[in-house]
Amino acid sequence: MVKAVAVLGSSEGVSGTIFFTQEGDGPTTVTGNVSGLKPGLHGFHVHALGDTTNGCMSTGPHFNPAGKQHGAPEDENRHAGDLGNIIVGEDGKANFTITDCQIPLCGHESIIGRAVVVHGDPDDLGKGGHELSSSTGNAGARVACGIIGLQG
Ligand SMILES: [Cu+2]
Ligand SMILES: [Zn+2]
Repeated sequence: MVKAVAVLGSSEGVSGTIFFTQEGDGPTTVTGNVSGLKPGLHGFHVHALGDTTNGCMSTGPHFNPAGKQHGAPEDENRHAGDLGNIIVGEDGKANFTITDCQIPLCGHESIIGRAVVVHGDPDDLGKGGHELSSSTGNAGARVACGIIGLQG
């Protein structure tokens, strides 16, 4: 069992912790709790770079080792980092579990040392018809992010 964690940082009052586990070559399970967000859907992705020197802007584009377009987690044509949306309740909090096969914690496409990002707006999953739909899902500002590191 490989375990990883990302502690979210934010200049907008958002906080949270995201845990990752993977057993062998199996899917990765992502378990998170986030607070301080507006209610509704918020885009949630793995971005390519573990760099927060200029806040979440430094984390680069969506992790995309296969050179595909932005999509929904269940789509064939998606970035590996496309984890869809998290759902925030009226209390501003989200508790969620995501299972995904494209974000391994080991091997040459590992997400260790990359970043997880929470956006201010919903991810349209590539289907919104906006010029940004096929690259970012038009998910708006990067309101919180954290670098994914191995956990003992
Ligand atoms: Cu993102
Ligand atoms: Zn994407």
